[in-house]
Amino acid sequence: PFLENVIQHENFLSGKYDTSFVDETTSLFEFQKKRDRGTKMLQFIGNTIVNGYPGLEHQKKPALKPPRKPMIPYQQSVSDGTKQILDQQGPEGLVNWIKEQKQVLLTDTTFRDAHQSLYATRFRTYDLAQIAEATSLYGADLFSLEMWGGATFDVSMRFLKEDPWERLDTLRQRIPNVLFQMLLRGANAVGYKNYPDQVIKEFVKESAAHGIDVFRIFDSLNWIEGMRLAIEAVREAGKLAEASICYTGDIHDSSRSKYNLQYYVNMAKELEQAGAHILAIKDMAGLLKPYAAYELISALKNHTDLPIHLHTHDTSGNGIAMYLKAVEAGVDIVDVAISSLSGLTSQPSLNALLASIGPDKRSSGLKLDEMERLSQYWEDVNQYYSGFHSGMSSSSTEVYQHEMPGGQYSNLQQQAKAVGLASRWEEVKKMYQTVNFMFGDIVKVTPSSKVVGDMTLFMVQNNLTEEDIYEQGSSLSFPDSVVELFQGYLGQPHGGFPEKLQKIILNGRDAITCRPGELLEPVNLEETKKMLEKKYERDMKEHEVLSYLLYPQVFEEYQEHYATYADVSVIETPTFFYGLKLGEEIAVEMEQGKTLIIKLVSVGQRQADGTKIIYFELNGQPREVTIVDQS
Ligand code: 3PY
Ligand code: ZN
Repeated sequence: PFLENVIQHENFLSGKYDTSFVDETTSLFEFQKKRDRGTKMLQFIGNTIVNGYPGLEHQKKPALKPPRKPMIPYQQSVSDGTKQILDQQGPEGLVNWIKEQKQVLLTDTTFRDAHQSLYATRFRTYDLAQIAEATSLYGADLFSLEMWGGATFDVSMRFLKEDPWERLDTLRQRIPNVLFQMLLRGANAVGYKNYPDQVIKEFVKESAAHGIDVFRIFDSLNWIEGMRLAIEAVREAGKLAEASICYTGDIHDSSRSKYNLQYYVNMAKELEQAGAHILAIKDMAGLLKPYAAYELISALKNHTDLPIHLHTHDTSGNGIAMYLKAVEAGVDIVDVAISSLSGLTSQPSLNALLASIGPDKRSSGLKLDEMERLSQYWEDVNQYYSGFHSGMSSSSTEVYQHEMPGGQYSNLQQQAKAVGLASRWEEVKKMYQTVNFMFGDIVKVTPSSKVVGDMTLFMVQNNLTEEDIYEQGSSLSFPDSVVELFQGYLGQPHGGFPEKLQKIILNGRDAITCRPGELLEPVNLEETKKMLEKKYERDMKEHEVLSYLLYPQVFEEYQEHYATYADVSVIETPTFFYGLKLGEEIAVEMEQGKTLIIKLVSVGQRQADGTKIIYFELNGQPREVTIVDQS
C-alpha cells in the first residue's frame, strides 16, 4: 500500500523528483510470495466441508475411530532382509539366493495391488507411512513389498494430490530392509500409452535411484518387443528385471487353444533370452486354476532356469488352493496381501497362506500373530476408504467368463457410474466378454484391458450389439483408445488383429507393425526441465520432469492444487475426505516440528454471491475462509 501511495502521488506522477532509480531497479518489484500454508490448508478443508471430495458421496463425516497400530519398542532395530542381499551381492547374487531357498518366498502387495484392486487405488501415503515401520519389523522375511507403479502413480497425483515420488522416498526411509517392487507396464511405463524410449529409460533410472529394486515388467499384449527396452534399462540400473507372462484363458480348456501350455513355455524362453532375472506369471484376472497352475509351473521349471514369481487375484475364491498347487510344483515366490486387504479382486491372504503351509513344509520365517497385528491396522484403515470399495461382497467364478483384471474391476465400475451405467453393470460384464472375442481373444491387462473396457462402455451406452458394429461399421465414431489399439500403438497381439474389425475401426487410417517407440518424437529432458522451471519459477527435480512427461495435464493440475492448497498429503485421511465436524480439532504436522492445530468453529449460511464463510481456529487464533458453494 505504501508503494501504491508513492506511485500515485502527484509529485511522483509529474516527474518532479528523479524517480528513475525506481524504473531501473527491478528488484524493488520482486515481492516475496505470501506463503501462508495454514490458510491454504483451511481453504482445502473448507472446500471439502462445503463441496465434498470428488468421487465420494457428499455426506457427513462418519464416525471413524483411529486405527489400531502395533506398538513398536522405541529404537527397535529391524533385521536385515532381501534389500541387503541385493545391495551386497547384486542381482545375480540375489537370484542365486532365491534358488537356494527351500521355503516359498512371499511378496506383500498390500501397499499397491491390494488397494488398487479393492479401493480404486485410493490409499494415501499418510496411511501407508503410519504402518511402514511395523511392516519393516514384522516383514523382514518377506521377499519384497510391492508398493509402487501400476495405477498408484497416476492416482496419487490426479486424485490424492500427492507426489508419487515422495511416497517412494518416505517408505524407503522407513523400510530399509525389504526389497521394493513396482509394476512397470513396459513401454507404457505407469501410463496408458507408449512413451518415447528415452522417457522409459529415464523413468527406470530415476525409480531405481529412489529405491525400487524389483521391476515387474509386462506388456499388455504379451508382446516381447514392447518389453526389451525396459528389461535392458533395469539391468543397466543394477536392479532386478522381473519379466512377466500375462496369463489369460485356460490351458485346460481345449476349445481355446490360442493360449496353451506351449505358448507360455515359448514366451518364458524368449524372456529368459531377453535378459530376465526372474520370470513372473502375472495372472491379473485370477484365471489360473489349481491344477493348471501345477502343470504350468512344472513345465516352466523344466524349460527355463529362472526363479518363478507367481501373481494372482482371488476373484474366483480359488487363490489359496491354486497357490498350494503352485508351491507343490516348486514355485519360488508368490504374491499375497495382508488378510484384511486380501481376497475378492485382491490377492489371496498372506495370513491364510502362512497358516496353510505350516511350519514343516516350505514355510517362511514370517509369524502369523505379527501378520494379524498388521491386519488389524488395515482393517481399521479400510473404513476410511469404504466409499471407494468395489462393492463386490463375495468371490465369484463369473471371472472365468468376463476375464476382467482384478485391478480393473473397481475402476471400470467407477467409469461406468460416471457415464450413467451404474444400473447396467451386469450388462457391462457380459459385453466385456463379447468385446474380448471380437478383438480376437486378446490379453487384457492395463492398458489393453482399458481399451476393452472403453469399447464395452461405448457399446452398452449406445445400445450397440456385435452385429451392429459390423453393420454400421464406419459410420460409428469409436473411442480414440480403440482406434489407437487397432493402429498398433500399443503393440501387436499374438496372432494379429482380426482383419475385418480392424478395417472397420481404422476406417482408412494407417496401422503400424513396428515398435511404437521407434516412431514417437524423442523428447528433450533438459529443455522440458527449463520450460517447467520458467513456468513455475522454481527449480525442477528430474523426477518432476518425468511426472510431467508421463502425465502433463495431471502434473499441471497437481501443481495448481499445490499452489492453492499447499501440501495436503499431511492431512489425516478422514479429514482429507470428509472435512471436519463442528467443534472437531485436529493436529496437522506440516513438517517435522511444525504442527498446526485446526478446529472448525462454525459454517456460515450460503450468501447471495454463492459463497459460504467457514470459521476456524488455527493454533487458537480465529481464521475464516470464504468458499464458493458449488451445489
Ligand atoms: C496395472 O497395470 O496397474 C495392473 O495392476 C495390471 O494388472
Ligand atoms: Zn494384479
